[in-house]
Amino acid sequence: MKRFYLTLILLCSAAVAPPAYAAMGDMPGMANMGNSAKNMGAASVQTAVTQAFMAQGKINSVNPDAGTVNITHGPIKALAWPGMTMNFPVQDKSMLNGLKAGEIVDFDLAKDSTGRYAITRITPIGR
Ligand SMILES: [Cu+2]
Repeated sequence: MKRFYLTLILLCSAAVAPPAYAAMGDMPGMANMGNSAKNMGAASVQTAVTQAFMAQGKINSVNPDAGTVNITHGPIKALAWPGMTMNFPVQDKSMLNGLKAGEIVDFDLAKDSTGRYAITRITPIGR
């Protein structure tokens, strides 16, 4: 009886062992994939961060219906933009709440899905 169980155990471990070794053999590869996925994740986060451009300007008008704010902004070197007056769409119309014409603002721009530069953050300075 003991011998039978021992044989069973040996058979079982023999049956289990190859996949276990195979799995262990895969582990380093998977670990590398995990690392590169992590690195890719970090890179895409960094890209997202570098794709946000900081700027400052003065609000000329706030247009909640259009979801835009008209700003005379200073040069944005990272985009090679000179200073100009233009309408910016905002990522979320609620961002326009409380903004007033004449306020100096600090804002971030990022390209939206349609390729326009939209305001992703806007903060009045010195409030
Ligand atoms: Cu502009």
